[in-house]
Amino acid sequence: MAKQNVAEQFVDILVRAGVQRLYGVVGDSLNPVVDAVRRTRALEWVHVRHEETAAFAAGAEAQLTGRLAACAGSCGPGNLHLINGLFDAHRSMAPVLALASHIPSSEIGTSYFQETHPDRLFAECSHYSELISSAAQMPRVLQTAIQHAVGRGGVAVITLPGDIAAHPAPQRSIEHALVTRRPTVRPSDAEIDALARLVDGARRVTLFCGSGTAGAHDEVMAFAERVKSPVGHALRGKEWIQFDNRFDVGMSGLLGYGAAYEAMHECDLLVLLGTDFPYNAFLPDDVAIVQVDVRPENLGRRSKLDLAVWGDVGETLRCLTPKVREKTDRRFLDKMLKKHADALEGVVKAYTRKVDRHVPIHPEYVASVLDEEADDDAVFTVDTGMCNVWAARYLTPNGRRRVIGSFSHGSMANALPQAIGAQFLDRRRQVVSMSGDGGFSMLMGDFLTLVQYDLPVKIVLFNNSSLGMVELEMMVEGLPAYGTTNRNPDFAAVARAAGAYGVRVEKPKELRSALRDAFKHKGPALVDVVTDPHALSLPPKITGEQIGGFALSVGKVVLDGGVGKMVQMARSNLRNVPRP
Ligand SMILES: Cc1ncc(C[n+]2csc(CCOP(=O)(O)OP(=O)(O)O)c2C)c(N)n1
Ligand SMILES: [Mg+2]
Repeated sequence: MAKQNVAEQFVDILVRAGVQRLYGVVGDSLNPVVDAVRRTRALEWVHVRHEETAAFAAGAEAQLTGRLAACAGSCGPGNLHLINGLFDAHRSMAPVLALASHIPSSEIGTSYFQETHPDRLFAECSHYSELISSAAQMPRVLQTAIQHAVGRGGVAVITLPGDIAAHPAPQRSIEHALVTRRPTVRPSDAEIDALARLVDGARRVTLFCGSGTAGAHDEVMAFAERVKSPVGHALRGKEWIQFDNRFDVGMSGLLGYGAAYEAMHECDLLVLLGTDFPYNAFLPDDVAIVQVDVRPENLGRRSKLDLAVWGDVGETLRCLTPKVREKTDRRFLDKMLKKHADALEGVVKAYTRKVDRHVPIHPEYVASVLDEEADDDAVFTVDTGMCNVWAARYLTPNGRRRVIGSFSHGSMANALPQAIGAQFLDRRRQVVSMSGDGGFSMLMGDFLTLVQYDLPVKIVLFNNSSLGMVELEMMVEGLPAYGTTNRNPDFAAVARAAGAYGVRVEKPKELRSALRDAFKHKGPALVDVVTDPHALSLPPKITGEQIGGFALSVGKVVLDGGVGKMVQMARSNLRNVPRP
């Protein structure tokens, strides 16, 4: 075999690590790598219009598969554009390898054209960020980077000067089989025993679940059944835990609803499962708290802990459940299920008034019709902003649908690029981008990527001509809205001009058929729904002073919105609860 250069070796190792495509924008220093990709069948180059899209798309792939995904940017500005998407991937614990190609190695440190220091710049959004300054560092440094990304869950960045990429590669004497999957982490027997004692000693136990409960639905339900505990969730836990859940008391946090907050405050033992839920204000400080997390650094950083358990949620519960005494008293559980159902009934009544006739269209109506029309295994990507609220409330999880957003980093414009990554993984799966007009227009250039690759992504645009979430925040703070208005084009016309399917919806009765037609369309489609910018108003009973704390007040404002199908489930969970 002819001797490889560093770029070819790089590509080869990515392929061995299971990477299927490299998202990016080409550029001088990246040419050796892009050329090596061109000559490889096993890796596809995906040409996007903005490198931020590349990073978000790779992050979405990694979140959907749990496997390594990759992106690349050329030297200086090219890779600098990756940074926001990489922060998002890193904070979502998505294993992503980013290639930051670099200026010629001889010029580093001379303020050369396009010079930045990517190895420093990306340090904060990665587990590993290294400059390859000599071909002899290959393949070790790349393998190490991959293992950081996969093993620790997050981003690793390789900074590679273009000239070194073109160098002959060293012998692959220390090449090794790569780690591509994470292990199961089991807590020690002593910790399991201590946890069992705490559970046995508590009368009212509440479980609160985050994204760390992925794949552990059965274990959580079995444990809840044994100790008769209400089960609440954080936003990132919803898709894993809310469906088929007879113990459901809803969601806590800024967008929360139902009785999760009460269940967490009225128990005497709160068990946090796989959640790094960031809002201390929603956590109690006068009940015993246990946290189970696979990342030890997450333990105890939001609340005091009576016991910290380092382990996978599923594995921990498999060990724990047989060791705890079965509780027979359901009174606390039943009381919370009742509170939950009552809380949801109240808001549903407030919301359902004439919403199917309201013009401009109520965004909650859009979300609830979308929920009904979308496939049972659809992937939804959700823009930061009010779409987060609508998705949290109206998308009905079922264990097969997936919902991806920028839930930890909170960046705008995530939905379209994440949809690109999701659709590349599987062109036959329905991928729906719930986009805000602000978010969509921020990375609108990559709408063209859908057309370029004929990706059948469906964009449902919640077009309220405003930066609505911020307008709401201003209102809550008693400020007049300022700098929040978007003067928008007819986005459906823009979509058609770009070569996609586009339809504008201004009346509620046109909505369902517009969504159906878009979903039936074989290629990319955009449904521009003109929505009411004043969908939420401040309930009169709430003032800033009363609530104390901006975060909580937004939560309460939003709390007065609708809750979709969750009310049906809450009602059915009540079937066995004796009525007072
Ligand atoms: C990159 C970025 N810039 C600014 C913000 C602050 N921000 C959060 S939501 C939002 C408004 C989003 O507007 P839009 O996409 O139209 O959604 P809407 O809330 O109107 O539904 C802004 C400006 C952010 N989170 N991320
Ligand atoms: Mg908007």
